[in-house]
Amino acid sequence: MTDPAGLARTLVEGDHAALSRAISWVENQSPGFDQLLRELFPRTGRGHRIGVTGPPGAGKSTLTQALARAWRTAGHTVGVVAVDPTSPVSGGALLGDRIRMTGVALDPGVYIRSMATRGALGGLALSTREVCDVLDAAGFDRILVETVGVGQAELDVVAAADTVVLVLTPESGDGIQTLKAGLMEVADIFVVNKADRPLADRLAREIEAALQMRHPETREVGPVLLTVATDGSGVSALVEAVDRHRAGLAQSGELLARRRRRLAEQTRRVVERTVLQWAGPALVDGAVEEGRLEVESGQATPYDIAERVLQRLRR
Ligand SMILES: Nc1nc2c(ncn2[C@@H]2O[C@H](COP(=O)(O)OP(=O)(O)O)[C@@H](O)[C@H]2O)c(=O)[nH]1
Ligand SMILES: [Mg+2]
Repeated sequence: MTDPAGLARTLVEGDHAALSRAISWVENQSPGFDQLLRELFPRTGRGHRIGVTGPPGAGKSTLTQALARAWRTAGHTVGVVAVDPTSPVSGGALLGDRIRMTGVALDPGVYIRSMATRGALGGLALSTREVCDVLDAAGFDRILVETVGVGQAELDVVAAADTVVLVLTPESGDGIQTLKAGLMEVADIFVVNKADRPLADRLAREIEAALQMRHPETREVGPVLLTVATDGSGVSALVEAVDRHRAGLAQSGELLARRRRRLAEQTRRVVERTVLQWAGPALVDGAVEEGRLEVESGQATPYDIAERVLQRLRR
């Protein structure tokens, strides 16, 4: 096993091989990963974390790549994490995306990583957050987290970002009526991508009308932005909106408030995971499996099974 403190030091010096190793360590939750995160944690909190979410095919990967390029051009370093909760294969997710993103992949100021940690102890959101913490500690100025779709697990993932960009497209359905509950609420910035396609303007106006209803007096959210990710139209306005959003949060004190809430949430999840880890997830799985028939047949209740686990732990 590598020494966590040593790896933490090399990583901070900007070594990409060390970075890859550190991320794998954290992603796979290999022994000592929490030690590494403990070393890195004091160095986190600088990077701007941006969640990019929206239905599959909306253009999130194309837009993420365009954003990465724009920030690079402006002299910032950019980390990208593509999250796929549906794929059971760790590290193998979104190969297509990775290949398409090679345009920026040769630049040492950009680091792109896909992850698929459906089985991660403590949940996908925590695991993703920890990978972002590694990138943050490594000094990346902008950290983009792209989801594949808009399931609950994915909304949970982007909810940890400072700024959430929701990408929609006129192709993905009959306007905003078809949007899942909770989707509008999670977003700070709304983008209608594929503005080169018909009805993009109409969708943007529909979203604006819906937002206006939600915030009748104060316009908490900016205007809906139109982009064509494939040719870069509207990307600089989006970059500006994202940067402005974070500056606004910092100025109002909301950035600190948000981060405090998220820190509390992270702490809770880490403690829960550590307790579960200590007890041994096998203990829980085993008890559930063992008690399944008893519960089905009415011989025992779920509470009896839980009590049995506690008794075993006390021994
Ligand atoms: N016409 C058009 N096609 C786009 C645009 N942005 C992305 N695409 C295409 O839409 C498809 C899905 O894009 P992708 O970025 O993979 O979407 P994701 O699933 O949301 O990550 C790809 O074939 C892109 O080339 C756009 O603004 N206009
Ligand atoms: Mg994608």
